[in-house]
Amino acid sequence: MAILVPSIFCRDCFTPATPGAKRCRACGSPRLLDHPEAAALSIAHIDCDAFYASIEKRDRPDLADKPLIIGGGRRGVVSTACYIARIRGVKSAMPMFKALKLCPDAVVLRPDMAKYVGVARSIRVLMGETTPLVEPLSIDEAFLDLSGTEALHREPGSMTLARLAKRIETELGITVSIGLSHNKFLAKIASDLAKPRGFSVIGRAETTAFLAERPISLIWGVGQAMEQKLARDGLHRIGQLQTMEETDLMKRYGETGRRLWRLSRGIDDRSVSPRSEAKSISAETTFNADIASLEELTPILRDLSEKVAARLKKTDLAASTVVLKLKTADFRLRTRNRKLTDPTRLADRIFAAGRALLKKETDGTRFRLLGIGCADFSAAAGADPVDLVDPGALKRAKAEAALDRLRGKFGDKAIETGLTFRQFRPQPSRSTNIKNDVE
Ligand code: TTP
Ligand code: MG
Repeated sequence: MAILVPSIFCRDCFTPATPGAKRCRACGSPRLLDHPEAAALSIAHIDCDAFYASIEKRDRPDLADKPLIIGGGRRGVVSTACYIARIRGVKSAMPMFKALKLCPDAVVLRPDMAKYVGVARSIRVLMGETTPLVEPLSIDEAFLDLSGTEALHREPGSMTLARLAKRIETELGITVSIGLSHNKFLAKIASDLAKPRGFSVIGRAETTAFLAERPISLIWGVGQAMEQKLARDGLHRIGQLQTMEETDLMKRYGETGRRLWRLSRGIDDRSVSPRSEAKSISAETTFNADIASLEELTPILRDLSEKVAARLKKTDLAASTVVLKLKTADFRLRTRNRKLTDPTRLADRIFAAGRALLKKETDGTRFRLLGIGCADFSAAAGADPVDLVDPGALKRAKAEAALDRLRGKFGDKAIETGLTFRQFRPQPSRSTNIKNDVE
């Protein structure tokens, strides 16, 4: 089917424009999408701008021009900061005291997760009306594949995406940034290039040159340790990888070497898959004051396990691995995994595995952060078979199912288990982050 609208257009009123134009001839907006390949590309990554902060500013117009930080208490961390606060150097995950030193006049609000999850759902609905191929990555971002939508919308995917951004803005009061390219790796990089309210395109023709100047840490899967290892070998820029042989990289770095070779050339054939939701679901908490004792950590772990299970139960998945995360008072990270005998969806099993791991770590070390997550997903149908060795497990599973039903009826806070409902639970003085991780 012929495409009726040209690929250069105004992102505000969608009027076609001529190549090289600086402003829209219809509305005068300078926000023109003008890229020779824009109409030929269909893999997009959409990420909301300063998500939690944007929602709070939407609901509190008096905060529009003020620096705003969303985060925890005195010893908590910054969840996010609005773009005004970011100019002053405030960043996600920064300790709150440091953020307030940089930006003492910032307004600080506690996260209102229920509200943010609601907005995220509404965004997903709008995305789903745009294309069936939506792969959510975290609360505020998703990959979209527009390759099948041209015939439906009778316009290039790029314009459909711009209309989606406009809809999210007008209907939900949130701005997003879009990256459009020929694969997921590049689309995700692109969405970050012109935040906020950006729309960046990385075409096939420019892929190699674009990547060459970028740092290797931009490559998916290259964490701090790998980055340091590569740096020790004299490798810093992606361009250096582009000149190397695949076999050489594989000899040096194994499977990672193969990925480095492919991604450095912009080769990524992962498809946008609405079925593969998150690769892990986790919840974590930073304490007001460091905690060393197992007795004090246990109810917090229970609370976090319930949050993770609640999240898991909203998907049709079960998890086979439980991951415990601890950060010591001197900021050392410890993660410990436990493979379960059967996949689970139950807080009780996640907690039990997490508790066993936690017990080994509580050796007097003081911790500032505790997190629990689950990974290694499979279909929910095979989860939690009756445990003949532990007859109490069935009883607890039934009790948990009954609690879930009540929570469904009366809301999450209606029921708390004995272990989480404790006086010393430092609820008001910690910040909890719930994450869906993909990579
Ligand atoms: P991000 O998309 O990483 O950040 P953002 O949307 O606030 O800002 P940007 O414009 O750069 O995309 O994360 C989405 C939300 O997740 C963010 O609003 C708050 C939450 N979050 C945390 O709670 N802790 C963190 O460390 C990060 C990175 C995010
Ligand atoms: Mg974001």
